[in-house]
Amino acid sequence: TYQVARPKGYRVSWHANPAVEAHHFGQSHPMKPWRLTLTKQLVMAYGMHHAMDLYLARAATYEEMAEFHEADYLDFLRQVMPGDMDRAEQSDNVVRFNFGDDCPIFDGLYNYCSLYAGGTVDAARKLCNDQAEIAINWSGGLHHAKKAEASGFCYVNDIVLGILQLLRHHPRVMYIDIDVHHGDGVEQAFWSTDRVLTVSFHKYDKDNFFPGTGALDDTGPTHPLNPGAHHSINVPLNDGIDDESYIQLYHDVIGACVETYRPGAIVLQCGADSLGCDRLGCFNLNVRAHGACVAFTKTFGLPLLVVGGGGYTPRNVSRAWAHETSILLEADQIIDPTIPDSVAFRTHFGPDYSLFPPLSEIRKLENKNPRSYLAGLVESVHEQLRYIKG
Ligand code: ZLM
Ligand code: CA
Ligand code: ZN
Repeated sequence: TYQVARPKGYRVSWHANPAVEAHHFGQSHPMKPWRLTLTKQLVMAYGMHHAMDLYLARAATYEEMAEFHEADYLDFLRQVMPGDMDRAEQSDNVVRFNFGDDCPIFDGLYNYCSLYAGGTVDAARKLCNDQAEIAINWSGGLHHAKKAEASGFCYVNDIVLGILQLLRHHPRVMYIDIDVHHGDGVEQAFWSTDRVLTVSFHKYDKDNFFPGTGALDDTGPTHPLNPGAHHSINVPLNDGIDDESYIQLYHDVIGACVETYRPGAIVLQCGADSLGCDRLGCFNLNVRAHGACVAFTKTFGLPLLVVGGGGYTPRNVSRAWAHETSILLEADQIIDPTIPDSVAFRTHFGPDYSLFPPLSEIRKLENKNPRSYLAGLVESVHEQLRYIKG
């Protein structure tokens, strides 16, 4: 059997509630909460649970969620039932709050939302109370939810709630988003404050890729009286970016941002739909490269809140998040890249049974991000950082 030792000199806390995993968005909906079960099975098979403080996430209260969300919206979320989608008296609200194919009304929806949000709020509080240096909630990271609107599989913005907790203790918080989609909900929530610097890397194609925001020049409203001007950094990418380019870009952008902004804490959204072969994504990243971003973020030694996000090929989502858990525990060099025999649902990891399967050559997309384009992005981020003081 496998057992990972606790890291020396810092504590990692793990926040999860298995009840989250039991929710279903519907038949062929790409979001599968079950990927969290697979992640946990891998983490346990490697014995990583021995090296962390494990907490059962409690449900966020209505009041906690109301720190960001409007009461009307939360009231609707609390009382809707499957079937309301087609009920005439609810149709105004269904439209107003953007429920539909992307954001369906399913059994236990409010319970699902309050549990994943509770995990992130708990994780943020652990960091604030000096009870952990790194706190993980893989069920969180739902970055598209707005104050009074569901969007892109997200209903409650747990990230915003977590950042609001961190802002009680830290003058400046940096948010980093490596999901293949733009972190629009978090950006928008903080775009009139200079106390949060948001940075999102994403595929950008205004008319053909969700949500269509996050252009390079989308840097926050530049009204002279808006302290949040310039505090949204966007790194728009094209199809097929590879490991080497992405890691280089991540180092260049994040290194410069941390140096300039000097945040007191970092929130990292690790959406795994930026991996190659994702059902919705279009990048060519391997599990190791995705993990390299987590490893680099950890080197700053700042309180770190790590959340999940997208990720639509469950076997790869769980590989990435298990590997990233091992990085946060400094155990990535110790664990065997061959998936342990003891893991539940082991057949999902065949035929290679490796944490780091090679990307299928057939499904690889051409890299449409020339070096010159990436160099321009970095240059532009440096220019934007001239407006920012830490
Ligand atoms: N249609 N079913 C990422 C959120 C991406 C908007 C186009 C809905 C889908 C997708 C839903 C079974 C995160 C859009 C899509 C069909 C308008 C998106 C239900 C397939 C299905 O088969 C599906 C009936 C569904 C949804 C595909 N939706 C693919 N891409 C995006 C939202 C969330 O990863 O960033 C964080 C968790 N929506 O492109 C449409 C424009 C709705
Ligand atoms: Ca992103
Ligand atoms: Zn995504």
